[in-house]
Amino acid sequence: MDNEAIVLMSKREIEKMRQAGQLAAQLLNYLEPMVKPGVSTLELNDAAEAWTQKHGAKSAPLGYMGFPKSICTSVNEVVCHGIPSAKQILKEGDIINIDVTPLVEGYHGDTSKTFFVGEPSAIARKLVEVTEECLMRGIAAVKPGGRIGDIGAAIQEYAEAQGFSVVRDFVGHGVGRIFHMPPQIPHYGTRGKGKKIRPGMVFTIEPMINEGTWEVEVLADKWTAVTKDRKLSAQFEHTIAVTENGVEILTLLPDRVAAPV
Ligand code: EYF
Ligand code: CO
Repeated sequence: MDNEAIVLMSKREIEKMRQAGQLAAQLLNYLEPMVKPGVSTLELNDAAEAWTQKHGAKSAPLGYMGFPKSICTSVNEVVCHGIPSAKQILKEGDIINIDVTPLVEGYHGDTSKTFFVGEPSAIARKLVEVTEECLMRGIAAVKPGGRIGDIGAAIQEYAEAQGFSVVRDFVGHGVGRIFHMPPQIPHYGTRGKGKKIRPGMVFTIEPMINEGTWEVEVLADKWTAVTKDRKLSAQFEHTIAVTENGVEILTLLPDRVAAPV
């Protein structure tokens, strides 16, 4: 995938991506209060699918390369691509990544967050907080004229300084009319290496950070990736657009200001 040309989007196309990104962020906001002990991951999936349809969009993961559900729900040691199931009931102390990708008028908005189910353990809280900070440091490293390796270097440096490891097997990716396209965005690497970052590029940054080893394995269902040592993994994801001056996070909702009284 990475030897193909990188699509540079026009302002009009970035506006389409902004609409898809904002809907994706709103979907995560809608799901967040449902993340409670006793809820099944299938209930989250079904709520996401109904909300997406109500908003005139489609769930891109459903049927993508044969994926059987509308969102990915990755609990505790699951690194990514967890399949929602009626049998998987959330319990106090779990962490769950919910990854959503609505398809809006032909454009994909891809974002994910890791949520606490009730009160997390100290290590779960630290892992989740560090992973979110990894994403924001990766985004801050995006500069027109910089290199893709700058992003992974910023993420890896922080994750490892905090005692955690960075997953190698899954990377961020270009996104637009197509769910996954060049460039690949590794969450580890070396500053100054890799392809040049140019205005008009739109891609995801989606670090998966592990409590223990960075190694993963895929379960017999052929989708679910888990940590090899079965310790915790967390992930956050945004879709970003490179601008002339820096970066716009397409999947970040504007801060809500309190309504005037
Ligand atoms: C053949 C898939 C294929 N890939 C990525 C395909 O939201 C995502 N990333 O941020 C994302 C969601 C899905 C996805 C849903 C299905 N796929 C997954 C796992 C293995 C695989 O191998
Ligand atoms: Co995603």
